[in-house]
Amino acid sequence: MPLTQHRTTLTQFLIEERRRYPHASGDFNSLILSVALACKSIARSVAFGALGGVLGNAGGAINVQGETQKKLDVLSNDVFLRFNEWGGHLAGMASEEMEDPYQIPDHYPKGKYLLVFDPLDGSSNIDVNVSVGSIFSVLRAPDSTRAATQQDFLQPGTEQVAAGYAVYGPTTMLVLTVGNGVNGFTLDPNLGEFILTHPALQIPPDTHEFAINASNSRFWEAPVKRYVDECLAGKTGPRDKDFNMRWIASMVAEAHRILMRGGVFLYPRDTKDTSKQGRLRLLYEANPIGFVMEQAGGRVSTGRQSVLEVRPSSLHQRIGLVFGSKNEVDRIERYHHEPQPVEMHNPLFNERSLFHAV
Ligand code: FBP
Repeated sequence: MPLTQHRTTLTQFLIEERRRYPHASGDFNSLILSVALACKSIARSVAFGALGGVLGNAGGAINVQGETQKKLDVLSNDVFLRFNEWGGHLAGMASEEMEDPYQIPDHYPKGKYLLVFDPLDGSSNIDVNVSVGSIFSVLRAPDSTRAATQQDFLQPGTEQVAAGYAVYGPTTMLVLTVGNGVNGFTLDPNLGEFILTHPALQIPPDTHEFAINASNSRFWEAPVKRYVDECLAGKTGPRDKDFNMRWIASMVAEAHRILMRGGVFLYPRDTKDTSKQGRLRLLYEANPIGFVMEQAGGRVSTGRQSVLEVRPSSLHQRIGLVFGSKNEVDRIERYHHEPQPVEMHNPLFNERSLFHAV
């Protein structure tokens, strides 16, 4: 049976959702379809790889044999801007690739939403042909009659209207939440349509799989060390079960694995750099992935509190990030709130001391 028979397309799904809100203008659906179109275009560029005249890895345009080629993450950013600027649904956009918010050109109407995105997450994996993806978050614009300011984007994740990601792997999938569950759509390459293949996704609350970059272990804080040590101890330790470890270094791919079969992901704040903030970005990585996780019955945390409740202080703010199966995230949070080992409170080793623990 062809994939599309008796299957719901993304367009049909959105129209049926909208019927539940008779006063909805349809702007939101148009916006999501524009985002989906951008993802299809990026999927195509990713799939063509070196044959497509674009290059992987981070950076700007480079010169190859006299020809200027754009790197894929720069190109993906352009695709997001071009596909979403004209529709009249947005008051502005912000992205990992741009220092300041993008203003909707004057010749296009402005709208009531803000779009925030990481156009190509995990882009260092492009050169080695490993899954990458795009992450997006939709917020309400405080004022749709004027250009969006930085301040307009600084909303906690609880304010997200919709969020999701596309993963460019063996198949391209779009995963979307509009705040009432999570649905997964697979791109049918023949039809060029996303088809609902994974309705009402749910993350199992328990897992025996964790993902962390263990090369950072000397920089971890005590609760993270404790959690990982207990996982590694397996059946012979306090957890009384063996764990598997995974690390793709492409957060969107890790999030997708966790959504499909459970697991926990940690990129905690650590002492690797003096700011102790974590590596991943709050507005266009942690919040959208966190919204998806929570809508699928999982959890997202900084280690200490829900990520979604953090009030952002800047557009490109970094944050410690833990997400996935609920009971594991609860446990990691609990470890952060329990009293820390004695040496952590020794004034000789506290953060301001000459001998601070690293
Ligand atoms: P970018 O923000 O530079 O795209 O990096 C994000 C990311 O690639 C995540 O997808 C991934 O989880 C993480 O960085 C990998 O970091 P590391 O190289 O430290 O393991």
